[in-house]
Amino acid sequence: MLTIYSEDHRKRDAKTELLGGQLIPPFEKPSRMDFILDRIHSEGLGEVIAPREFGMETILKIHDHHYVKFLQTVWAEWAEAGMKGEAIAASWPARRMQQRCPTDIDGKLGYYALAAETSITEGTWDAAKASTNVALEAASRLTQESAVFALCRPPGHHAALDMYGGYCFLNNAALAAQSLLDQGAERVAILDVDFHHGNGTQDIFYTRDDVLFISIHGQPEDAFPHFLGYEDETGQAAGEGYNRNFALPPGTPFGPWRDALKKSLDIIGKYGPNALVISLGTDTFEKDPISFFKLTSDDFSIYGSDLAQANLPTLFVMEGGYAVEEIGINTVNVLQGFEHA
Ligand code: Q9C
Ligand code: ZN
Repeated sequence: MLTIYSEDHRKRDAKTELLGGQLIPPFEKPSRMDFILDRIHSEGLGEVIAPREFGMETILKIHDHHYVKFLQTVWAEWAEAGMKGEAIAASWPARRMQQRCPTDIDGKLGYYALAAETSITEGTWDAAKASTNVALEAASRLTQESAVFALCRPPGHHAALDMYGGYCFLNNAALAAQSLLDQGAERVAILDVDFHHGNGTQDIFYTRDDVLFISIHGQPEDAFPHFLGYEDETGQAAGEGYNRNFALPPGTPFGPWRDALKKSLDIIGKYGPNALVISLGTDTFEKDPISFFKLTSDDFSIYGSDLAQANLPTLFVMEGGYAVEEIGINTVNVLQGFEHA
């Protein structure tokens, strides 16, 4: 399988993540990519190539232009204001407050952040932009290739129309789906198998019927992003019926997880898309440090081959996965399971 990858992800190397009242070294770190690349090479998965530079066109179809401008300028404004640490939101437009974007940098951070764990740093925009290039290059190759792996970092599925958080800034999977539509696909399905609900992708396509979004994730009562991902969220307006959530409880092992996957593939089959985008987070792993599903490394191979049953051009977009020692094995197991099905 062809892999698309950019070294520019290294420009995002935050020193802080807010967890448990402490600023800790982030789970979402550059070395995640090294473990995956090492495994791609040692297993001979296939060629790894760098993306071209895609401009802003597709990004501005998916994200609000004020939000994009914020991402491009936030670090300069933060530094200009003389702040000493990395940029972290600290106040929000909560219930019964105004949803208006302030001009002050603390106000802007709260307006555009959906969570506080994700610190913004100097190279964050450049890395997020490069990550979208990876997704868009992969999408452009899906006509010649039957499957492509977009090795994106930073991840994207928590990034909404105009919000960042959960380690995500620009929604790579949504951008890839939009690109496939722009290339002529009539319908695209996105299946999000990251442990966390793909709130950003759901948000972006919630009123649309040209993209079916399905997510299998830790139930919001217990898991980040906490405020979206319930099973009764099924879409709105033209999008009614084109959003599906499978919200599973703490401790879920592969059996019930795979049942949700089979139901998802059934729904995708009925939808009849021209292409399938997989938001591939391997944080469903039993040893993931921030998640609560119990998949083993072998389970990733099995569900990789299940995904091939959809018999569709398939674009894998890297999302989460924080058990770094095993992230390469688990991720490549999915891709090899798919190829050898
Ligand atoms: N107690 C992705 O996997 N914090 N993002 C979780 C756990 C945020 C995950 C706190 C997790 C974000 C792309
Ligand atoms: Zn995740």
